[in-house]
Amino acid sequence: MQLLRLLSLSSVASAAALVQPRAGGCATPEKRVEFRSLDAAAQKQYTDAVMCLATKPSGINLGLNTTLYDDFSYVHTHLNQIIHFCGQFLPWHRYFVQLYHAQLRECGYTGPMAYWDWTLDAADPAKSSIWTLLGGNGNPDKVEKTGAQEWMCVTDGPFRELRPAYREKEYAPHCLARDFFDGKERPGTMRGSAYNAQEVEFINGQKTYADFRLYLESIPHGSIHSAVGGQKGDMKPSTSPNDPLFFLHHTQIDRLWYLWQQGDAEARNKDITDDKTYPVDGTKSAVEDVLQFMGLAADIKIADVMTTQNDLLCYTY
Ligand SMILES: *[C@@H]1O[C@H](CO)[C@@H](O)[C@H](O)[C@H]1NC(C)=O
Ligand SMILES: [Cu+2]
Repeated sequence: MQLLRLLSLSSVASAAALVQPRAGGCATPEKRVEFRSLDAAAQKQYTDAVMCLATKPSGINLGLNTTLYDDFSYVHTHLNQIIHFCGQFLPWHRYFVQLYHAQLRECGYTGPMAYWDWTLDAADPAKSSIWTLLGGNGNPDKVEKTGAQEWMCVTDGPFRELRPAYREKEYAPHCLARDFFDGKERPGTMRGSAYNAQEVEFINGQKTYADFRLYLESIPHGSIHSAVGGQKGDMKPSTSPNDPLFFLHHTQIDRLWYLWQQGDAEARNKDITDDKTYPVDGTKSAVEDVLQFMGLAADIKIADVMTTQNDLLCYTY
């Protein structure tokens, strides 16, 4: 018992070490880039590293019979109720992306974390050049089922062999699936007006953290999940980290928070004033609140990720 405890504590420490805390602060921050501005070799190194995650065992603290790739979905889906529609949405996902990038590095990716700036594609998202790099829509002729869920399999691009293990809390191995959908038509507009440049400008103009977070989470963030996931894709259920696109999407969400924070850094690098729970129970988020990671890494405090240039994180956009 004591030994197990020690083992699990020391491996939490080593998972956190992957994030490379820098005791001397952050002298040379990494600059994160749009995925399409990486050169072809770096894009391939990135997608190869994603595939590599699916060849590694689950982290020792989780000890699942599935892969390191699946650990991210597992943790996200088990924490779903506490990390969405409340103050910790942005800081929790900020660190989640950082942990993922640390694992990509262990799998040979040497570049900066990358984002998908979907404002560039909002006029006709189904035709985005991102799909030629990351595989496109699911193939209607290749549908799998787990329980009542149908999956429209991605059959092109670097991730066509991926087999995510979970659907929400069920063990349900299936193909990586996408289902471009705007709520009425396939693919239709893919809800592009919810994540174009004007929408982002409107959200960036919000004065309080609570308003900024709520609009960002509900409108562009949610619309991308719905538009790519549809009814038969991975981006819709709470196991959305099943789709590698999740992390490029959430890096863009993190970038928009970063840019909003730059608009009044002194106040906004400290401000997490928002509801602490969903449904709302009247309690408010505070920077001392603990963010849980279920052993994917050691838990941290919101205060640890309120800026992107500190001992734990070290990047800008
Ligand atoms: C892995 O564990 C799940 C329960 O989470 C179980 O349903 C499944 O059969 C196990 N798979 C293997 C290959 O052992
Ligand atoms: Cu999430």
